[in-house]
Amino acid sequence: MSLKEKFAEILPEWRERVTRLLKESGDVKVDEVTIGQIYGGMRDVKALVTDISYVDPNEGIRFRGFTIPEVLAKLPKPAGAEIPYVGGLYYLFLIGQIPSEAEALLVEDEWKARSAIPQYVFDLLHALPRDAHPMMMFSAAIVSLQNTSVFARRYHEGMKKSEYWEPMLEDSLNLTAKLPAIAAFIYSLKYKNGVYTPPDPDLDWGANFAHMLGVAQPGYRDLSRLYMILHSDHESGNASAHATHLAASTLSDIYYAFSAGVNSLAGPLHGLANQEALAWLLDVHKRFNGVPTREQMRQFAWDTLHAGRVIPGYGHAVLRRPDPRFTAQFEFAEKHMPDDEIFQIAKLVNEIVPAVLIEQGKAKNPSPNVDAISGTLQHHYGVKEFDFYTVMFGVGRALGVTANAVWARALGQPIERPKSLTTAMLEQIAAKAKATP
Ligand code: CMX
Repeated sequence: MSLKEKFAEILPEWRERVTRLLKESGDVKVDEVTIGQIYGGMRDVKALVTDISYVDPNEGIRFRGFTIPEVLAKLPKPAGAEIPYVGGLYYLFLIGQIPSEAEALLVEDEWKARSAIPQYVFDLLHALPRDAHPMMMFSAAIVSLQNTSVFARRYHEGMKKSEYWEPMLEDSLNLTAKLPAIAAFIYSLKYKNGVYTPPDPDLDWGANFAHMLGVAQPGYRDLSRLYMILHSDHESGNASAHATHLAASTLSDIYYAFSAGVNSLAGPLHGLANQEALAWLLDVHKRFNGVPTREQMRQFAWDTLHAGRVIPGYGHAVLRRPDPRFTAQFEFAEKHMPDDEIFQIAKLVNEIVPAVLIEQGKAKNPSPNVDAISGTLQHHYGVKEFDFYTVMFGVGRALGVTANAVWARALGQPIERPKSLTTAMLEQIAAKAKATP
């Protein structure tokens, strides 16, 4: 059974569930919103729905109900590999079940068949200025593929609403198939004088990305798969996922929508924290000419805080425990690069910084997040160009947001349109609340 047939088989039950929920309980209240939340970036307002992932504050992310260790243990792996096929994760996202190896390969084969990139994308990237940021190049390459959108064509031909998901799935497979090669081409153009390694048809999606970056060290193919799996999805409310969803909710195709998501990932409060975390570790390394003592490390952390800066890679808006995405990468590093001095510093930071942040008493979560270590691993394998890290994040993030976009079309999610109020209105609401005992 093809991926599309499998999706079509499970869809009626989901449509029935959602229709019943809306019909029987559409008026049931889920949440209330405070003035603090309205001014505070809508933090924790429960107003989105996705079945692909859920972030529990104390446990971290679950993909389709499975924790990160479960996903890494249960998904099928290429022969001799430690880390599963990324195609298996995409199957899990779309279909909601752990795939067999044949089912994971179904996705991998779809990707291989759709991976060719039109020449004009390369021409466009060549035409951009030498100082173009890799994220701008990535976003431009994605949106330049818009003319290939099957959804846009079929919409103009007048397809039925119940069929919207089919071309959205086509577009999503086409786009995710091409992203590793687009990203690797940007890498070669920016940092390797345009020397580009073409994809190897015998490799899986994640390993091919490692191959196209030109990193030959054993272990990097596994790291590439791990990185993509860990960065794929984190509920729907994070900025890149939400920007993609918002843009797609207008029935924009996936090229317009994911380009919007990439643009939001490019901001320093979102996708850029990984490079800041690595820069901070390299600073420590430079300052102490290697791994510092515990006391030197503690003092360095306090100096950062006293300078009014945050400790990058620590804290989280939702999580209240160490991020399991950090733990998975930490364990990978312990196994593959225990002697790397930057990793040793990252390890020391993990032992010292949480106590410093607790002593400072501000951060609600003093624990490491995914960004505390991801750059350290890339740095170890020779991918040292910081500006490129967010592009890699984007390749991974595409998996979650495109799977969500297919489901949003399948379940007929409407255009987003929350309501705004004026400051005067909020002042009136506040005054009324004060006056009411
Ligand atoms: N170092 C120093 N202070 C920190 C801190 C850190 N790592 N994390 C939080 N704080 C401070 C906040 O700046 C805030 O201070 P003010 O009250 O002076 O504004 C206070 O603690 C309370 O913040 P919070 O409610 O715990 O955290 P937020 O939800 O506001 O912010 C985050 C979350 C991630 C932006 C913040 O923890 C931070 O800046 N961390 C460092 C940067 C980082 O690692 N970002 C990557 C996040 C990963 C991801 O988004 O997936």
